Amino acid sequence: MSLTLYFHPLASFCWKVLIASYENDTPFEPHIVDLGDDTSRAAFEKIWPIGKFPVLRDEARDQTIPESSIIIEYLAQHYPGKTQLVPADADLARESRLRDRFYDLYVDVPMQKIVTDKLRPAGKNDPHGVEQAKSLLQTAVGMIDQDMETNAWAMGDAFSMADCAAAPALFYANLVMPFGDTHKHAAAYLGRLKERPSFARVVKEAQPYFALFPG
Ligand SMILES: N[C@@H](CCC(=O)N[C@@H](CS)C(=O)NCC(=O)O)C(=O)O
Repeated sequence: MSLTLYFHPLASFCWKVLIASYENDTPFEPHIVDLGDDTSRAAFEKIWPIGKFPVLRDEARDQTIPESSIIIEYLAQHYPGKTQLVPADADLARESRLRDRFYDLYVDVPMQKIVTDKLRPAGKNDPHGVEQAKSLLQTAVGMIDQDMETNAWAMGDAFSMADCAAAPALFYANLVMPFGDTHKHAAAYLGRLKERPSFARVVKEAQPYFALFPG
């Protein structure tokens, strides 16, 4: 098998790539990285010294690709399948990248800020940063709610890389700041994402690890 994915089954940015792979039945060897284990972390940092996952290794093309969005672009280019993750039209492709960035930077990142603050040592919390993250997340979910009044997916009618970013970001955002009662269209979109077989599979595979989530 040519592709190896370095990831963790609970990590939201890893979920993006898992969804993209499952959308197109792209075969890969899963390699779970445990950043809490010194040996696993050291081995992973030899591959990508930044130490953040996911990272894809493609032996056939002798390429190591970090960054979830770049991995999805790589898969779309070199291992395409039935779901066109990046639209062929240049304007639509740029728009899908914008939406991917939006979900990463304004939903996933603030959601992670709220979650990881709970893991900080006593006395090292960042309440101001968490408040800022909550406010940003609230704004972003409001924008998504408006968008989803008329759209089925992040780009309209077609599922794309932007939905791969949206699914984990909204899934976890809804756990830390539930929006089902206040943002019906965003909640309905999350419902559609959860029913998508690729994402349903990712969530199912993560079930054994959910106890590790700092709820
Ligand atoms: N921009 C990166 C973000 C990757 C990222 O932040 N991954 C998290 C897991 S979701 C991680 O590796 N966290 C471990 C750490 O920061 O030590 C991407 O899109 O892949």
